[in-house]
Amino acid sequence: MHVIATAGHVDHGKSTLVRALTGMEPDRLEEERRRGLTIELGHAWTALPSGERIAFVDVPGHERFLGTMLAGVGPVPVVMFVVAADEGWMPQSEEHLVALETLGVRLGLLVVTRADLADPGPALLDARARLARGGLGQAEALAVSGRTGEGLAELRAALDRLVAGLPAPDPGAPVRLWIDRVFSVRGSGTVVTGTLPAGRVSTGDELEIDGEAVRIRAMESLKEPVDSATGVARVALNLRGRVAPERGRALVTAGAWTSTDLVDVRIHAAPGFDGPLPRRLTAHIGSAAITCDVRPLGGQVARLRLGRRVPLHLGDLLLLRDPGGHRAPRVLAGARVLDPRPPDLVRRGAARARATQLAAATLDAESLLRVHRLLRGEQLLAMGCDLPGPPVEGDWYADPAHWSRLGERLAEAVRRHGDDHPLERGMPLEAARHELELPDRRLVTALIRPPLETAGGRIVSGPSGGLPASVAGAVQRLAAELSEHPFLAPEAGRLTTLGLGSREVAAAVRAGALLRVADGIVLLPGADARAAAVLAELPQPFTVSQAKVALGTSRRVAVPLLEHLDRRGFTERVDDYLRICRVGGS
Ligand SMILES: Nc1nc2c(ncn2[C@@H]2O[C@H](COP(=O)(O)OP(=O)(O)O)[C@@H](O)[C@H]2O)c(=O)[nH]1
Ligand SMILES: [Mg+2]
Repeated sequence: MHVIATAGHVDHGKSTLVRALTGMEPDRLEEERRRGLTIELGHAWTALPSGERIAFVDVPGHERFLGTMLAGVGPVPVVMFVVAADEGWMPQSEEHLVALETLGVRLGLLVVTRADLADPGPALLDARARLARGGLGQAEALAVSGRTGEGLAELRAALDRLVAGLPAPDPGAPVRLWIDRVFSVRGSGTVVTGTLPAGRVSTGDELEIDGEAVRIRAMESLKEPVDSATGVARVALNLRGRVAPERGRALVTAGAWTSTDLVDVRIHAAPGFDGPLPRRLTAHIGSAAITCDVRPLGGQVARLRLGRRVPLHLGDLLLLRDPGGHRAPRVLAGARVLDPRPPDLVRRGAARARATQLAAATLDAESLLRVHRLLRGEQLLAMGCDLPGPPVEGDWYADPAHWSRLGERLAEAVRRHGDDHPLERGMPLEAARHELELPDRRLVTALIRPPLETAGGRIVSGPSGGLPASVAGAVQRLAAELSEHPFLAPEAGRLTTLGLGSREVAAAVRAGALLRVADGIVLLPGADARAAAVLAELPQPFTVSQAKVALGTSRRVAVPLLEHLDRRGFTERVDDYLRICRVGGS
């Protein structure tokens, strides 16, 4: 199926043409028929000669209903532009064309109708020249009469050529269905209709409206019950959920869109408008019309504060319109979304810097990361980006330049922390996370590179455990002394002389540079295992005295050392005097 919107001045024959092509009545309201005037969006469909089905969204041409016209065209990028042969180009012809150009619509047909009332030649020539000004220059142009049926066969053939050239939307794309109509059906509740541009909806699917879950109970496409539909399609969905849907809201795939009321955009003025933008505007996207405040940041870049949240992707295009009065031009500009979750601008000069940054934005994940530096994969997907290469950690993606700067800053922070806290062993991970202002401690871990390493929730520098040089030197002097008698632990006074007061000893023990056997008794790491190996050579069981002699130490050391060995499972008491070595003690 294909969906085409009408466009053109009021009374130029849009609805008549849709009626003639489809045999259906697009003006459904009693008031519309009485006044001969389209007020609401109309829907009608037919099969083309090729068999392709085509649905029209018939829009009002009256200047009062520009908002409705935009709601009709918003989700549909293909248009049938109607101009009356007897009236030619008129103000709403111009306004609709400006809107279509601003929305970037490039596909469609030009139909000069009411050809039975006047020679269509001049109107056709003039309209074609005006369409050529913008993106619709390639549109085929025809003359028809909705009244006599003249030219309708050619129009059907032209519609076939048009739809044959339309791009095929991705059925796997995330769903964003802008609601253009809501009504209730007795017994089944709320039904919403809209144009599904891409992706698939099926009965039973759960979607979201403004973050609230809704389920599709049943659905129709072109008045026929279906189990599922893929874009492009007109769909009517019977919903179950707690929200009351309304026009301008969107049904979306959960997690696939960024729900936002603040966006940074690139402004491009609509044809014919060159003044500064008013501060307060109406932003149109899909079927939504939202008040918004514009804050120029510099150059073409501006920040929009929207009156409510809408689901957006990077690269989405909003149409900005003057909400007041009837003075033309009312369609003022297009606004391309450069960042759907922009950072706060707090520092002086931040706006300018931001504008410079965004002027070079390329609408992809790499470009967003240059600005945000770190983003979760789920955030990137919700902004409509492909994920760039592997994450730096978990679901985190980083700008490569920022990531390597962070690595350098971490090394620097650990070094400084060591200087400021000489007796602490390394820098706590949490302190590093804080210092680098990272949102997740796992990112700190991911940044650690040799000679940095983690030990017990801290970042230490290399195998020496990040001991301050003075303590490391004292430990080295002690090691030299113990080389001769590895189990003869020095007395407290000797330790102090070596530069190992109780705080330094504690630091060295934490760093694994010393082994604490008992209070005031330290040996080198691994001395306990070596002692056990010596004791294993003794006749079993053995006494404290035998151990003392074999280990070449004093009773002051031997007693607590043996108790330490008992605790570690190297040795075991047999009775009050005797021990044995345990085979394969820990
Ligand atoms: N003679 C003639 N009248 C037409 C033709 N198309 C539309 N009209 C009349 O023009 C008026 C406006 O038509 P309508 O389709 O409502 O215009 P819309 O506002 O563009 O939808 C109606 O009175 C139609 O009967 C046509 O091809 N020939
Ligand atoms: Mg009409």
